[in-house]
Amino acid sequence: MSTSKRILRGALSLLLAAATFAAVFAFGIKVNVSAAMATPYERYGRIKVSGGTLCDESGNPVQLRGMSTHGIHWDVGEWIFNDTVFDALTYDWKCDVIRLAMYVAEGGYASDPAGCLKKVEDGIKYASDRGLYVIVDWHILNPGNPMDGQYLNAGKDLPQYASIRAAHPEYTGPQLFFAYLSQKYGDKGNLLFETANEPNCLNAGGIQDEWNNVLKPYHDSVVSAIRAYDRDSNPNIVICGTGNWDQYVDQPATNPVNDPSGKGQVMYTIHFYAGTHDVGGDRWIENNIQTTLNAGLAVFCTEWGVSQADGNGGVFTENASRWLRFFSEHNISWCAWSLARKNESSAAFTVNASATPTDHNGDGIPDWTDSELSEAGRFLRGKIRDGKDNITPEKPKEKPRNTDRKKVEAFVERLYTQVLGRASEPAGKNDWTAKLMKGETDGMTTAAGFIYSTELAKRNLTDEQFVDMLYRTFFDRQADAAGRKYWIGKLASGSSKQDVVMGFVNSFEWACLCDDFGIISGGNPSAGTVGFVRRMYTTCLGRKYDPNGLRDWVYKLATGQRTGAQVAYGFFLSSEFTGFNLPNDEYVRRLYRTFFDREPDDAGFNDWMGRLSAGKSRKEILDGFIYSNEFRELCSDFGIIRG
Ligand code: IDC
Repeated sequence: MSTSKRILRGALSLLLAAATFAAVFAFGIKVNVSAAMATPYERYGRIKVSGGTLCDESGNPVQLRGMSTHGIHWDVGEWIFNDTVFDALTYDWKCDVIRLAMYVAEGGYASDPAGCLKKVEDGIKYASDRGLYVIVDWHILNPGNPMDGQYLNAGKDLPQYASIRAAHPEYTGPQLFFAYLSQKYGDKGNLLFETANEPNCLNAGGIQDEWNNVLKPYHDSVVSAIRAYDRDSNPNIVICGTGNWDQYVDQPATNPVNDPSGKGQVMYTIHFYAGTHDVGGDRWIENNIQTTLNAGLAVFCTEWGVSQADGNGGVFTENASRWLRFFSEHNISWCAWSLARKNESSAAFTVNASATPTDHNGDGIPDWTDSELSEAGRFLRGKIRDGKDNITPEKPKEKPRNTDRKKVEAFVERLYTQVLGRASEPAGKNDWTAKLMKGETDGMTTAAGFIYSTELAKRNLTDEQFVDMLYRTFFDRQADAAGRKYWIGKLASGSSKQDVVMGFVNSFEWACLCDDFGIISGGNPSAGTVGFVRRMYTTCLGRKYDPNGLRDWVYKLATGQRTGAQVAYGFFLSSEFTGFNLPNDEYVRRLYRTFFDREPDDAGFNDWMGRLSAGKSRKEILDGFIYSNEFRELCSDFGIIRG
């Protein structure tokens, strides 16, 4: 352990002791403050791919956030290789992961293999000493074909590789490089390999051909060398690049990279630049990601930038935040570009930032002042440190779906009849109707206005009459004997009227009733969940729901066990639906009705039909509809997370 690290650890434990003391003192209970300060590796251990996503050692999904270096062979990139910078990135920025971008061409490893390899090894050490995860990136860029001779011959004669070269004279440059690292560091559970940054402009036939004929064989060759030389029996995760600068991340979905370890420790990377690639626009990149995830493969974003794709041209934080939200929703880990001290808008630091940061805010941890960070840097530090995007998305607010005033008036009139036993007066009825239609109030609140009114109080209902009234109001039926007895018993044994009313509000029957009237119920499950599932029966299966099926889906949606997208897959992939063997045109029509809430327009219809006859599977077409903006908005109208 280096001196500065020892001092820092010392400072941290003092801080911890102080914090623990404060917690005990303030609350009288011992709070485990140290858990919050554990290093990433102490928290997650040997990470692994499991169930199509990145997981910690015990199998819980984990999202890592961190930074990519700039080119480590350039001054603007290599200044970070010292203890204080890594301390600041670990303890102040709270990075989980650092990616070491080792350019091969452009004056990088191919020109100075020994120097670049040393920097990579230093980087592995700086990161590992602090329990950071570290990605070694074989950074190809121009030319975009990883099979280009410049890359395949790079570093082939390095003396460090002598024994591997002797055993495998056929190994290419990247095979030797990664085999060497695997042999030397393959027992480290924090080390990941990225075999080719951003393949591009391959000109190798169609999109799938470039994968099948160039990229997959390339990755297969490198992965086999990594596994052949692994130092232990725990395969390190290998992240593979895909076509079009890592945006054809769906290429491997039908033809994944081989992992000779048999343990499937391979992921695929997607890159985006917020000023160039819109999230939520035509969604082609998100759809590509989704296709790969749906195929059970795991995705890691090893590089993205807040700038335009040329690394410059402004800072696009809003779009970047939306991307990060998308990544959090899909448990996709990420590294941002870049830890450069350079005058370009993707660079996190100004050219004057200190290479030996000190503590400015008195917490004993080295950091940079705001003016040493660029706008990008301040934004990225916030995103990494606070993990703001690592939260469960807020549940959308359900909207009233009935625009038919007559129906909503009928809902209100019912309350006058059932609760007050009289006809409405126009002013009161209009007022409630308008509020319900605008979504300013919900069914529960409206009903409560009647049930807790002085008018009802004056009627002095007995407990029996009160319960009967609740049955008529909330369930639209007479009480059954058992239910009636149960609720009367509750009142007799001291439950409040409010508690009993809430029992009726939080019921499946009330949700169904409110959905019939197209209003928000205010209870749980919501009318929206009922409406959403009922609609699936009609638009997908073309029939009325069966009560048990409806209830089952509603509860899964309402309790978060299923998202809107998963329910939709459940219907469209069900044997009932596939058993219809619908012709393509009817299939596409049902997708339009279900996901876009309309009949197809000619152009759109022909486009989808064309894709089907060109050999795209129905599942792929379905993915396109499910991950459309229209369907996300539709779900949100029903108060449901599309997912
Ligand atoms: C850019 C750097 C820039 C450098 C250039 C050299 O930001 O300073 O002069 O590389 O080629 C990528 C690449 C990454 C690019 C980055 C921004 O992986 O190497 O860095 N970018 O253009 N893909 C999309 C964008």
